[in-house]
Amino acid sequence: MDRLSTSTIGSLPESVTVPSYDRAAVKPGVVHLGIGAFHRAHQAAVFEAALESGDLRWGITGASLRSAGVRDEMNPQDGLYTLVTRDGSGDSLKVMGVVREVLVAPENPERLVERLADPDVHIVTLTVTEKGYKLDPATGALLVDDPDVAHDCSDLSAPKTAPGFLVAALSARRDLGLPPFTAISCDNLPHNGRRLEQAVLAIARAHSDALAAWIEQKGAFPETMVDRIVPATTPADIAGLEERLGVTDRAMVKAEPFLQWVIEDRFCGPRPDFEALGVQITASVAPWEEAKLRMLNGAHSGIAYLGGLAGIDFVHEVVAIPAFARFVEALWDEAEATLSPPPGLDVAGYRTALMARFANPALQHRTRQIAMDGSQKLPQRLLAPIAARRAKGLDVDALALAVAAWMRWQGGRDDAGNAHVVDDPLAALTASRLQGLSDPEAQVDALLSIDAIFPPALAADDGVRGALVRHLTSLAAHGAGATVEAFST
Ligand code: CS2
Repeated sequence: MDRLSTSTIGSLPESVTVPSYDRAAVKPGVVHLGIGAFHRAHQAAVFEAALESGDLRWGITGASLRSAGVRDEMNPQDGLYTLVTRDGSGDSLKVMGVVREVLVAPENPERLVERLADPDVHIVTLTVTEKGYKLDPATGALLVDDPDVAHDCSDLSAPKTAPGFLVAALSARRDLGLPPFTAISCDNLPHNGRRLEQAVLAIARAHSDALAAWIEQKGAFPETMVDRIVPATTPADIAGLEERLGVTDRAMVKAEPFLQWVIEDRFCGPRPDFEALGVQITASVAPWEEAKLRMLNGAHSGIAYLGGLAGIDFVHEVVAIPAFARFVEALWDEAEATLSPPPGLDVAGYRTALMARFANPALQHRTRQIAMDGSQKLPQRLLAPIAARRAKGLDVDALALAVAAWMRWQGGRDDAGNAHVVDDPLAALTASRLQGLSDPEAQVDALLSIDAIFPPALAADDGVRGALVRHLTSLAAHGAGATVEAFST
């Protein structure tokens, strides 16, 4: 079967939308670090719409910071890929032309720095996942002892980290007399712009105070909130699309119809007319980000660990069980009390819409996918609302059940005894703390003592500890299904 490419795009069925602009005339205005499925379904869809509107400055140079997988899928397709949106009532198929080229950073770091230093580049977006920023999850401080960070702090000729690449490129731009680009973190980190800026400035300072001052004064690192559910593509998705297209698309991505992007109004150079493209530009992203992290992502993590322990594969299957849906509502009741919702966010409507998004049966979003990297996700999703409630003298129950489920997940077995891999940069640490412990109380204490995850004040809070011990004891004795059933009745 032929691949999707410039030479086969003309043969696609008429129901498939294809680029209407002249791809050859597109400029490389955006470099994206971490070109996975989320970027291709989210920010790329917005830049694609900019091209469709006639503003051809916003073609994307994508880079993978680790493996060659995406490059090997996309370059043979001339960067073309299909965005499949699914809502249960049918699919819509759109071929995207916005990605011009994909680089693999470790193969040729100099080339990526060169691209970033191109005068046509005005925006750099990043989806490198929480762990890609090389920050302590609890405090947000740069992990200076990490070997890759240490490398970038001493030598920038071939950077290894995302912030290191930005520093190398900003330094090159300064030497060339070019302005900096606007660097937009699109990961689910709290204050993602500020955290990225701090990581960049820390590495820059290791090389030159003048460079760091230039970046601080002239650069821009807006905060963002990004939202779209984008499950990993499966071989069955690719085979199904092949039947529809008549060609093979190994770079396809699937997503829900919903897309939200809120960006702080802080740019140091040109940008597309984001407002016209449906992006919210605002003075303050924090309330949006907090609502999304604590409501959507917090519930997602609870669903992932409790559902995963109960042996349930997909998010829509978890929320179809009434007791689990009641647990999600209870978690939202607790989290909602910690929010200062932005004007324009109707929290009741938001909750109803979120539940409908989780229930979308066509997405096939795996609980395992969300369970990854829990150590990096817990602080902003579950521990921050827990701390906020405790500061107000409120108790925690559903939020603590979600954290207890994460604790049990670290043991590497679900309730039926089936083994799973704990896919997490701190997996070796959690495993070593749990080694030889079978008593839930001892397990809770062992994990609470990891200060990269749990702030000391929270770990020392008897109310929190008591709820965790109670829930972990029940999960160990009765399993997640029975625990959630008992919790919600
Ligand atoms: C999910 C997110 O995998 C996860 O941790 O919670 O990827 C989630 O689907 C997105 O943030 C939705 O915008």
